Amino acid sequence: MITMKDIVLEGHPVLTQVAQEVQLPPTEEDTELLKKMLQFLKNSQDEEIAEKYKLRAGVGLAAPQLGLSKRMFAVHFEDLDGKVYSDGYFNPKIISHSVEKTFLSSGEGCLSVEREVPGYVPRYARITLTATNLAGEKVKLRLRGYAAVVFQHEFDHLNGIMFYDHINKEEPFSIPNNAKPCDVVDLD
Ligand code: 4LI
Ligand code: NI
Repeated sequence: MITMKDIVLEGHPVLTQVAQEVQLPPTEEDTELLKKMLQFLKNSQDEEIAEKYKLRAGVGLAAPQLGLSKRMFAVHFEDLDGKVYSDGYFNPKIISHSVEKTFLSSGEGCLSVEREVPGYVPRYARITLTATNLAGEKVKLRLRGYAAVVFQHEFDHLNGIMFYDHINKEEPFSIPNNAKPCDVVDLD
């Protein structure tokens, strides 16, 4: 099982590197790894398991965060419409995005970052992403709001980009051009 000791922290070079494409169809080994990553996210959101293994809650995890240069990530969350995103993706591509931007009004956190980095992280408000999912199917997802933010955060990890790279250094809380805040599902 994946625990916090498997997660590499900022400063690790793999977090700044462009990750390698994975072989398609995915190998059994890559599929097993991605399943374990998804299970980590589920565990991290389970109060009892998280407490027992001291897991920090996350809704997304990318392979570079395990020190692996592979273009794959897992997500596990529900958006405001009650739509559940719980899957793993190989070689995702953002094939189009809106001009409009969005951001989480509470800022972003990352399992590889053990400090609070204050500020708005501008993201595209809507994206269309293609990938191969855990079931091995080619999928095309149209995402907006919180879902778009989470997928862009994880996608960035595959390109060596951290959320704070997007924060305006002079004015961390200046509203990005063209941006409206997006709402997040209330967790309790
Ligand atoms: C407990 C059980 C407040 C502060 C609100 C917690 C189950 C921040 C938000 C969770 C913030 C769950 C999250 C992300 C933010 C903040 C990620 C809590 C886990 C909220 C997920 C990838 C950015 C994603 C909304 C500095 C580890 N996650 N909160 N950002 N939640 N969570 N990100 N922002 N301010 N990070 O962090 O998984 S996209 Cl589900
Ligand atoms: Ni992250």
